[in-house]
Amino acid sequence: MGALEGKVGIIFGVANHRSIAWSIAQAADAEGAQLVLAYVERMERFVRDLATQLSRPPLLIQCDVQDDAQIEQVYTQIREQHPRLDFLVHAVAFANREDLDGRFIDTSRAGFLTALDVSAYSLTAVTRGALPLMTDGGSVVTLTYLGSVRAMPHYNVMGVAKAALEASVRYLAADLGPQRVRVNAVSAGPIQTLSARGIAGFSEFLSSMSDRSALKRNVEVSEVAQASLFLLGPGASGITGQVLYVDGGFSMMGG
Ligand code: NAD
Ligand code: IMJ
Repeated sequence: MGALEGKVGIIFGVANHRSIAWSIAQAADAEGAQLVLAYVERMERFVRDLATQLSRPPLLIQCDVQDDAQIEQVYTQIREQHPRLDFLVHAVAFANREDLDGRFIDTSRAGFLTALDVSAYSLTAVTRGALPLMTDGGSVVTLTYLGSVRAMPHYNVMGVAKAALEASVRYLAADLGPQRVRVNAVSAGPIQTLSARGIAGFSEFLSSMSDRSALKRNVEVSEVAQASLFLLGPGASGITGQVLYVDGGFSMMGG
């Protein structure tokens, strides 16, 4: 029997076949979970196509996490098909392009608010919506990056957003613990997804990371998915409010 047999979960953030969210969806599907995929309108074509690869047809729902009405609509639709929700994956991030290319000091107020809204506040918003459906406890996992605690080149305002996201994980975990809802983050090493493409010098960055990591390689998206699955599943029943690094041992290395 799979670790998520009979469980229902929602995954935010599938854009295409490279998405970390898609790798988590495939792994959760393989463990027996029934899935709901929430995606942005622009990616509908890719998501519909990917959905056919899952062993149980997922419920597909459009959702821009900046829009409270769309978030509410997600849970209205889930309630029509499922009596309960057991887990939630948040794999959503966005900052304006110019805020990742330029100097951090030039971040505009609007750019700062956009990055924090989409990449950090949305975790609280989507978790709040899911809570009434998590009647038998639940597990929430979000994706973060080392740029939250170190000043990484180009990551800029996204680093500030990830710091807020990780703090949100701790406050949500404290808040929801009494309801047996756990909240954790996976801090993934760099992976070539849509969100990493076009970042100046990303390929060089990838190879310098692997040289300096303990394992001397970059992580595979499937490794991030397996760690996420662990946090979602019964094996992590005693873990909440944590950030689990899946980075090939990059962040812990000294000189
Ligand atoms: P991705 O581009 O496949 O996923 C990002 C997702 O965010 C996309 O599906 C996109 O549609 C969604 N999104 C953006 N704005 C949205 C909005 N307003 N409403 C709803 N969804 C919105 O890239 P990914 O690398 O799989 O990113 C997933 C998560 O993993 C992100 O939180 C990212 O910060 C994190 N992460 C990525 C890496 C990496 O190197 N790729 C490393 C560590 C953490
Ligand atoms: C993103 C930007 C700069 C440096 C980066 C990244 N490094 C890594 C990423 C070193 C690993 C990928 N990452 C961890 C992200 O969270 C990406 C978020 C992101 C990416 C884009 C690109 C396209 C765009 N807006 C974005 N917003 C957020 O227009």
